[in-house]
Amino acid sequence: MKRVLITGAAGGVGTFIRPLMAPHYEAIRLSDLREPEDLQAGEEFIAADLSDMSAVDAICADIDGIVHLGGHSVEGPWEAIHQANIVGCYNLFEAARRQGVKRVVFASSNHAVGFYPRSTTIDTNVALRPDSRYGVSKGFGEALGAMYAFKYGLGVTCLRIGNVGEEPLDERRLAIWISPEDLVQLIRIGLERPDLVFEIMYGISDNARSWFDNANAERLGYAPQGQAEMFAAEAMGRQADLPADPVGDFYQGGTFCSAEYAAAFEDLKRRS
Ligand code: 15L
Repeated sequence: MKRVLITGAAGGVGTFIRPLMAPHYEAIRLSDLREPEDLQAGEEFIAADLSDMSAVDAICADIDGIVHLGGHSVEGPWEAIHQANIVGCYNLFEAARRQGVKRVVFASSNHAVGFYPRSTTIDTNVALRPDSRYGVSKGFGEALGAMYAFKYGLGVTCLRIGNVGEEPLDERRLAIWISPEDLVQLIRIGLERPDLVFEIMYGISDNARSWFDNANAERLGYAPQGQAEMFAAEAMGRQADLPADPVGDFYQGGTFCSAEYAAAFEDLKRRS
């Protein structure tokens, strides 16, 4: 694994992982709509709109492995999600196949399964319960990844990422936080582990309050170093300033669940 492409490289997650990826690969190609301001030696930038197939073909040429972070990274109108995360994700996997790329690590999200109650521990075999159009697009990307793995022999890893940052921001993030270092550890498993066909892992650190069973990641060699609990006092302090959100506080996906919510919550809560 020598030449790696990072899509969505100018975004928050891309900015965290770039310096941590650099020591491990000969060449890193970055792509996004806009160029990151601080391009480093060993990094090349090619602009691409993911909804433009020929542009996506061009960024995938001569690449061994892809970290696909690109797309719309929160809930949004259907047209935006559709172009960036449905059409764009299809273009990415299809271009990877055409260009002979060996591995794709797809940035899925906890929001693909956000409508599980926080009281439930879920593993990577649960049925999807997307909490948003964004979450649906992540489920679509996982399905697409499975098809390209089993039909075309691409090695595909889907990371259901929680929240990447220096520290967890609030109570929900105490369960789903991941340090940039731990995220790069997972990405490297996806890019480098021999004999990998199709895997799903949760992108979380070693969090005492986690509601994800990440046994599949551990089986593949993941040994997270970050511990959200070390930041618990600060995170709970910030939580105290947030408004109460009965639906969002009940489900794992938080505000992604409560936004636009129009169901009979008390009834569904009893049956969740
Ligand atoms: C995500 O999937 C988003 O990309 C990120 O911006 C956060 O909202 C994160 O989930 C989260 O759940 O905190």
